[in-house]
Amino acid sequence: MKSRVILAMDKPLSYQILKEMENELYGIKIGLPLVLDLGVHKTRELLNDLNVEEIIVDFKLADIGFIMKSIVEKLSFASSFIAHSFIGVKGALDELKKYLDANSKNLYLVAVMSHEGWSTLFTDYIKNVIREISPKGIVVGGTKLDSITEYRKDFGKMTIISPGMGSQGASYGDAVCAGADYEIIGRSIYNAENPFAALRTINKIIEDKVMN
Ligand code: 3DU
Repeated sequence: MKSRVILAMDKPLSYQILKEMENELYGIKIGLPLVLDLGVHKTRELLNDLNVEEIIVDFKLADIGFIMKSIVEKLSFASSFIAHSFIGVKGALDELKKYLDANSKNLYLVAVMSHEGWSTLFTDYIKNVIREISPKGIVVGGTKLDSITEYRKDFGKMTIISPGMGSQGASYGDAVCAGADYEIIGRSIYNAENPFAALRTINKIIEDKVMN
């Protein structure tokens, strides 16, 4: 496996740095702060020919189907999109999933957020939505290792991607060891003095933990 890391790009990095990192990344997740900074056109230019498995748009879509589809349409250079699951199926996620399938794009649903205040009151509801929509993957906070194990057990081979590593307090490699497929890492890489060196160090830490 090339890498277990998805770079959370919430701030621009230069094309040279991204080119240097592409072989050590599984994917790149782009956030609203980045797209608001650069605009759609420049974001597309920056990412267009990078050799990573997935470019994931993380706007945490949570709207009616029609609006979510129009957002996706404007970001057609990306391969994957993250939406909230709490919005429910009919008229929202069913339409988005159908549209993404028709355009060979992937859907990830937020299952468990990484911050302290995320409520588990809706867990059963969220799991039912995930079952009904059957996305490529789900987002489960890396700060909640028990949740990763629980969702891995409940959702078999569904891809689990986990934010919260490093800057939010979770230790690199712990999410993967608990059952996640990839760890989403932002500030610890893009704010580092040498982002490429930071990525290499993180990759090594994860690899070593997985091996032991
Ligand atoms: O904390 P970092 O800088 O490593 O960035 C984490 C990224 O993951 C960031 O883009 C944020 O929008 C996203 N994310 C969470 O932090 C927490 C979640 O529950 C879901 C996504």
